[in-house]
Parts: sequence; structure tokens; C-alpha cells
Amino acid sequence: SKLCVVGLGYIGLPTAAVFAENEWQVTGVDVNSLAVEELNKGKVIIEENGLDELVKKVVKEKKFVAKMSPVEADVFIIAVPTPHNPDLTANLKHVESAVRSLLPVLKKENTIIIESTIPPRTTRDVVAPILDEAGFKPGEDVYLAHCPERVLPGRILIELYENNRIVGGINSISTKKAADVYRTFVKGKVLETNAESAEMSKLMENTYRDVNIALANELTRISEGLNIDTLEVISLANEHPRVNVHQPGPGVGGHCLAVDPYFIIEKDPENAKLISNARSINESMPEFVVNQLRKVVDSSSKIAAFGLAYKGNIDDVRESPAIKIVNQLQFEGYKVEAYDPYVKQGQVDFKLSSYEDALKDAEVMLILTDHNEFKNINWSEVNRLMKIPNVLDTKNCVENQSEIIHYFNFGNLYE
Ligand code: SAJ
Repeated sequence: SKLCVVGLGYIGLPTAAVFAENEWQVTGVDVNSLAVEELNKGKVIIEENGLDELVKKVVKEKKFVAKMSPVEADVFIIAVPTPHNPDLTANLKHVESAVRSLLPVLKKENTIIIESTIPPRTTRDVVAPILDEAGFKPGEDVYLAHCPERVLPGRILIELYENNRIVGGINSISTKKAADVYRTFVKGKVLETNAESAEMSKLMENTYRDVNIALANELTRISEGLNIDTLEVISLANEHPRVNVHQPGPGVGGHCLAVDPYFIIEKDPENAKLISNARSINESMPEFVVNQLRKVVDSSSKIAAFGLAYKGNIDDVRESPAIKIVNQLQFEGYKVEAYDPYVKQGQVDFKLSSYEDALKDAEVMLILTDHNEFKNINWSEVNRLMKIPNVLDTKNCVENQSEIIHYFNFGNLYE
């Protein structure tokens, strides 16, 4: 069968490639002409394990081709971004324009699947009317469903096959049609529901993590005043078979956890109290880190910020708390030099430093991301470069601690 995937980003491209690997004739569509050109040569600009090889293979076998606009197909998958507006509500302009772009090639019996993350009720209240107005009765002439994407960056190709999927249509035939599409290759369960439950369950997965992390971050603040080791408390509590408190950190970043809870809040701010509070707690963590630093260094000290990506071993800086911390420290007049082995100069608006330059004469090394490179650092070299070997590890990721450094983490803060 023929599939057309609109949006060839972090999710759309791997999804298109995996379908192409599984007997589908796939056309990928993107507005970025450069990306389209490169893809047709088998070149990938997104970094993801195994993606490069897979795209090369399916392009060569002519199972995948990239275009600037949609073509006729049996199934359409929309995987465009859902940015947020300044007031943090979801901005659906890409989703809406992607759906409209299908109209010229849409035929009866087609199935349309929205994978983009969207606020609850969007499939029915926003997408279906666009089809209806164009003369296609949703659920009768064409089938419409939401199937949220739930893969973890770095493991996308594995998780596309292995994870369970939630598929929710606007009526039962839509659900069935869309679920069968994923059953062509998904090894996990394909769970059938309605569109609203599919939308909300995806948002709830990330909101659960955000709220749980907020709990750990709140515990850190409470424990500091009581002189209790938060990290030890969390690991002890987690020995209970039904407890799983997440880890505290410098804040919550990424395009999912830091964004998705707002898609629930916007629909019912009155009732979304815990969710809103969790967001505020996590949003306040950069300030907490800056306060901790003020206890050890004075305004003339140099700080070596280690790690800018929102999490370990990736290059993504979206909503990264590390960036907020560096900006705040610079704003307060500290000399900050930032180093990240994955992040490149064009991604941030301050100057990046090398490992050595960042550490040279610094009075504190501030670890903000749990990159593997930081776990087993060479401490004698660090000691040689730094003026005073203080380390504040906000991710509790350093494994080989050393006598020569003054090591602090959230369980053992500066007195
Ligand atoms: N973090 C903590 N403490 C923790 C765990 C994470 O502070 O105990 C922080 C991380 O440092 C990071 C942020 O939370 O800044 C988010 O990291 P993450 O690993 O929880 O998640 P994402 O945003 O990379 O990916 C999530 C995943 N969702 C779940 O695990 C429920 C992924 O499966 C989803 O596909 C993705 O969101 C998405 O696209 O929604």
C-alpha cells in the first residue's frame, strides 16, 4: 500500500523509513526543500542511531522518496511539530496546514492519522471540520485517528517497532483502519480507543513524569533546610516495590515534558492545579541552582558550565534548563564558560568553549547534563586546570569521585 508522511523531522522521518522497510511505498513530505533534496540522495540531517543507514537503504531500493507536497496515497500520517504560543497554549498552525495540504490529493476510503502531539479534542474539534468543509465526511468518506508518538530520542528505530501504540479514531471504523496500519510492523500491542483518550493518554504519560520530577525537586528544597540527603531518601523510598520517585535536577527540558502539561492546563486551568504547580516547581529549578552557586562563588569567580543539552548523550537544547542557567549567570555578571561535547555553536546564542578553556581557572564546575563523557572524567586534569576544584553535579551523574575535588550534588549541598 501507499503511505504519505507529512513532516520529516525527528518523528516523521524515522516513521516513514520504518514503514518503507516494511513493504510500504512511502512518500515523505516536507516544506524544507534542502532537506528534501538531501533525503533523495540518501542523506539525513537528523542525528539518530541507525537512521542514516536505514534511509540510504530505502531510498536506494526506491521504497522511499521525498517531495515538497503530498501525493495520492492510501494512508496519510501527519507528524509536524506543535509549537506553543507565548501564552503556552498549543499552536496548531502546522497541523492545520498539513491537513489542508492533503485536500487536493485526498480520495474516498483514505485514512488520515495525526501523530503530532495535540491538546485533547483536537482531532475531533479542529481536524475533522477541515475535512468536512472540504466535502469529505470524516469517519465515512475518510477515516481519521490520532496515534501519539511515544519514542525516546536515541532509541527511535527500536522503539517504533517495540513500543505499544495507542490508536484512537473519531469512530470505530477509523480506529480499526488506523490500528491495522501500525499492525503491519509494530511488535508491541496496538491498543484501540477513541481519539480523545488517545490524545489525553499521551499527554498524561509526560505529565506523570513532569509531576513526579517536580516531587523530587520539591523534596530537594525541603531536605536542604532540614539537612537531609534527598538522593539517599529517594533511593531508599524506591526500595519499596510500589514506589518510583524520579530524580531531581536543574529543571525539566525537552519538547515534551516541559510543554505537554500545558496542553492539558489550557483546556481546564481551574482543575489542573497539581499539573500547574509541578510546572512552576520545575521551572524554578534554574533559579535554585543559581542560588546554590551564590553560596560558593562570588561575582568575580569563573564558572565552568558542563552540558547544555536538555538530557544526556543527545544534542537537543530545546527548553533546556542548562541554557536558562547559563543566561542567568551571565546576566548576573559571572564569568561563565560553557562546554558541551554534542552541542554546536549555531544552537546557542553565547560563545561555546572547549573542555580545557571552560575549566581553565574556574572556581566551580557546574554539571548540568548527564552526558557519559562527564561520568568518568579525569579528575587530576580537572584539578590542574581549575583554580579551585569545586564540582556541583546537578544530575548526580559523576561516578568516579575523587579526594582532590570538592564534590557536591543535590543530596549534599553547600553548607
Ligand atoms: N528528568 C529529570 N529527572 C528524571 C527524569 C528526567 O529531571 O528522573 C529530566 C531530563 O533531564 C530532561 C526532562 O526531564 O530535562 C525530560 O527527559 P525525559 O527523558 O523524561 O523525556 P523526553 O522528553 O526526552 O521524552 C519523553 C518520553 N516520555 C516518557 O518517557 C513518558 C518519550 O517516550 C516521549 O516520546 C517523548 O517524551 C515525547 O515525544 O513526548
